[in-house]
Amino acid sequence: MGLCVLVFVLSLTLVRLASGQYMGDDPCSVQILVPGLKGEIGEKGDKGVPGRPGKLGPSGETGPSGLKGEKGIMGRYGKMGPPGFKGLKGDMGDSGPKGENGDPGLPCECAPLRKMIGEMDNQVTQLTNELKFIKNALPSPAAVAGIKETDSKVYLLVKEEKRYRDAELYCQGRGGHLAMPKDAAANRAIAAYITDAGLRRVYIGINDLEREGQFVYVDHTPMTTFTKWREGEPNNAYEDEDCVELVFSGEWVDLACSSTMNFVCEFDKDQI
Ligand SMILES: [Ca+2]
Ligand SMILES: [Ca+2]
Repeated sequence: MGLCVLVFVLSLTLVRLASGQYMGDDPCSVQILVPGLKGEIGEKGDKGVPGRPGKLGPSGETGPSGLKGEKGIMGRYGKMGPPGFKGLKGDMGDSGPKGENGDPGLPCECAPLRKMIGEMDNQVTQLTNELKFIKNALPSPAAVAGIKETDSKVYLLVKEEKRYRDAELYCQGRGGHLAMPKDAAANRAIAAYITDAGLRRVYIGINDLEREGQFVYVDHTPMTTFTKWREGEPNNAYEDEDCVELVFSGEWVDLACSSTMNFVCEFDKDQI
């Protein structure tokens, strides 16, 4: 309440002062105030402190193109770029300098080498001929059981049952004859050959076709001292046994030439 009274009194006093028409304590006296003459110009005051900066003005229009400025300084290097494509192959370089001479070689032992080469040539020739023979002698691989050889002969077991003359013709057609065992070693080789093949008997190249009881080899050469007759053979049974078979034990038996059986051909290695 006290604050409200104070404000009211202050407000009344201000109204009186602002009107300019009431001065003094006497409310009944009227005093009119007239402005005086203009005074002389006073001395120039001191320079005021700088005012605050004004607001930023609008952007000006673009002026006419001027002369090109000078080139600036080079900027910093950028990051390394990706690798480029592989370039073309360059030209071949110049030849290098000639190397030093090597150490002298060992003296050539030509004579033994020539001899060795000559022996190899002979072996190649021999193998070539044997290969020709094998190709020629084995028209039907299923019909033969491989070959067997000794130092001087090549034996060929033919698993085809033929009569004696046809068997010999077969062997002659390939450059040989029916096998003619002329010693114990050859006879054992043929016996082992047929045993290994699972056979029990084969024709061999011995007969007494020309003269009964006078056995000769199929190439008409006379018999040697070697024979391997089974006990009781040859017996010329029925007076009709002029050909010879070799059984698995290696023994010989005379029998009829019209019998058909497997046979063994032989070939001279010298003629292959
Ligand atoms: Ca006989
Ligand atoms: Ca007999």
